[in-house]
Amino acid sequence: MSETPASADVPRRKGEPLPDVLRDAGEQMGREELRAYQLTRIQRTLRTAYDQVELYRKKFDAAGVRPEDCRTLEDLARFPCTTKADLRETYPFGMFAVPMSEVRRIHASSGTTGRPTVVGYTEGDISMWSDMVARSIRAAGGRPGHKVHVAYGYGLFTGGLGAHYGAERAGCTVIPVSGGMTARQVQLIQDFEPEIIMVTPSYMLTLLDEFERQGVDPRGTSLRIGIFGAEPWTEEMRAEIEERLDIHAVDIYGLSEVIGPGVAQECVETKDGLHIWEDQFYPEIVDPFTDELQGEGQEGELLFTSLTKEAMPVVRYRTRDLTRLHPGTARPAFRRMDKVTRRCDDMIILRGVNIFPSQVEEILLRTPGIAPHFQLHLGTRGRMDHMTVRAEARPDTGTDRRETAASAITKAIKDGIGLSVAVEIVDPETLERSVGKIRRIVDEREGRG
Ligand code: DLL
Repeated sequence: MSETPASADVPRRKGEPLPDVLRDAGEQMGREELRAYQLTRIQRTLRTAYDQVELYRKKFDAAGVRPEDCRTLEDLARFPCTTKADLRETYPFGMFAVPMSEVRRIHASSGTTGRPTVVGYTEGDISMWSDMVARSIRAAGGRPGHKVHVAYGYGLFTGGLGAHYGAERAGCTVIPVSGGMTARQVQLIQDFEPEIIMVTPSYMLTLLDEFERQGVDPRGTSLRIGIFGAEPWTEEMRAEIEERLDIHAVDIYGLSEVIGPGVAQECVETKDGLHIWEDQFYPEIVDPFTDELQGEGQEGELLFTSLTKEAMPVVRYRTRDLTRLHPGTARPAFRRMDKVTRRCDDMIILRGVNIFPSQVEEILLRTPGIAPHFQLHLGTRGRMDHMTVRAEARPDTGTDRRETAASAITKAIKDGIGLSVAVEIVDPETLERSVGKIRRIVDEREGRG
């Protein structure tokens, strides 16, 4: 990949001048050139999907559309969307568009219910994915020669291997730690002196607590950049991590069905939303209820159509993530998306009041002694729905402070959201995690879950 020259200085800590960010040729396309490229690639994706994948053929036929009906980018909206249910229906390999002999790797996401979602990659797909994660690392300020501590889980989850291959492609030195063994992670960061850490934001907070437990000042480590994703995190959480670790904290977004991490990345220069790598993934926003296309700046559900993916092309895949699209800034051709803090299926309606987990997270972050690791339990008592917020205490929070915190949270939820809820403070690291993520909503109301 050809790159523009850039000064070789090492990215600095927060508050000091920002590094120059390296850009590859794809990132420098003009908007019109990009749109023309997208159209030819989407036409090819539709053709392959229709010819090679029975489910797409049936869905296109049922909707009365053929690949050749896509003559402009706007025509894509005439094609049916693809959902997680489609992937489950064709479990395990029914969405693959190439013979198994060309599939080099399988990943799967467990989800919270039912069968896992299985995805496959050809050699070309793995290479494209590596390019996208490498580009994301560079946008975050990373450059060849940096050491990258990867604490995303390795395995069927796309986080670990996705970050790993991308960091290698970016010319970095990878430290493939995976998740868990918190005390050892802290030791390795001190011994190996990485400049970059890639991890879920909630596990970063756990690592920070461990630094403090060991009496080590996290602001004194070699770390300069944190690339956090795989779960929603708020601006409050960014502020906390940047402050406690004295690094730049940027957001990486992705999902297994589209590729894994590296679908969109926030740039350290601007921190103004995530740049969608539109030369690989074409985004649309629709109203989650009516499926109507939404314009720039309007909130809705994010869909993606892949442009070059071979093993498992996706057509208008419904992410269930809510966001908005905006015009490009630091990379003019690529539209940006807002940080994802809510999903369509995350919205709880409790006794008529709408509430998103991110609203609870913001309150927890403002509450002394409490970590933003929490779960919302919904149940039915008599004929009334009720909710219990279970939140983890920070390691040094004693019984008295827990009680004070629980009352403060109850009051903040009542005042801010208008709901009476129960709050339980539990011990650190007691809420169950899967690949570093906590399932936010446990709905045991009658007829749900
Ligand atoms: O979480 C891929 C990934 C790994 C992304 C490492 C970033 C870093 P899945 O397990 O398939 O894939 O989960 C995808 O996680 O639809 C979002 O709801 C959520 N998600 C991922 N990144 C972010 C983010 C990986 N930066 C689902 N902000 C997605 C908010 C995110 N939510």
